[in-house]
Amino acid sequence: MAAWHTESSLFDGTEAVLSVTRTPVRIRSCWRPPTCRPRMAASTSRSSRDGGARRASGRTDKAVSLSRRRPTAGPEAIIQFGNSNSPPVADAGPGQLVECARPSGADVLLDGRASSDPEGGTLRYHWSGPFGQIEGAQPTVALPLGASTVTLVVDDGDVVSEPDAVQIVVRDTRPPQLAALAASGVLWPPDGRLVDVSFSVAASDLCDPAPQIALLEVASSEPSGGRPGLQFTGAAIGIDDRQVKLRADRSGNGPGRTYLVTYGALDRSGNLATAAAAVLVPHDRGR
Ligand SMILES: [Ca+2]
Ligand SMILES: [Ca+2]
Repeated sequence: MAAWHTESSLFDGTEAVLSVTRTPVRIRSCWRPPTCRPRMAASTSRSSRDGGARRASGRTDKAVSLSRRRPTAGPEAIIQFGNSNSPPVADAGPGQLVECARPSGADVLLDGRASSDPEGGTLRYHWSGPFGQIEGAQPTVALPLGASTVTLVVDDGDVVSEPDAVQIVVRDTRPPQLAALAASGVLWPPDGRLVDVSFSVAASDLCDPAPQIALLEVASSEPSGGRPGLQFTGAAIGIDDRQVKLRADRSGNGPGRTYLVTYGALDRSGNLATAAAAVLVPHDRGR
């Protein structure tokens, strides 16, 4: 039903005139439809054409001024005056990509300040999402790793808006911190025996409380050869193996041999960090 923004106190009588029209339009107030059924169409379209009030979706967005002047000519319009409060419009803000800050996710600032009310009413903001419910134009909420849908409705104290939803993604793009260290950093004497070397490996990640650790590679700075047998053994590549046998040997005419034992730490978002622990077999005792 059409509703016009106006001052209903003017309608204590039976007639008034829309002053925004060049052709006066006589109107009668009608408070209780359908006993007093409006006849809007002809007169309002004429009003628009004559340069004034517009009707949009059953209501005007421009105030119509009225006078008590008796009409002299023009069509008659009967306008219903009722509750002219239009619902506010919720705007939950743009989508967001937020970096994960802790295993439970991240704090995210929501922003509903783009919400509006046609009458300029004071808005109240009601958010809902994985965090539950919270009030306020710009609340900070905790969201988990991954995509979350957050919904905002606003009210002007009388009418509630349609909901508006926004998707917020908390992502983890940072690799873990990783450190690897050999318990025995130097093998001496270079007598060709296989020495059990253990490694301490420490991994931490802002978002993943337990990154996966794995032995990725054991490499020697010298080519195989020299003494018979492998330079190292007992290395289970691809699992969390912290015990490797390294041969205490080096080339007689080289600078010494360095083993690099490389570990990886993988967080649950697929970010990989690597760290290598060095074990040296010096050429001679002086090195
Ligand atoms: Ca309103
Ligand atoms: Ca991470």
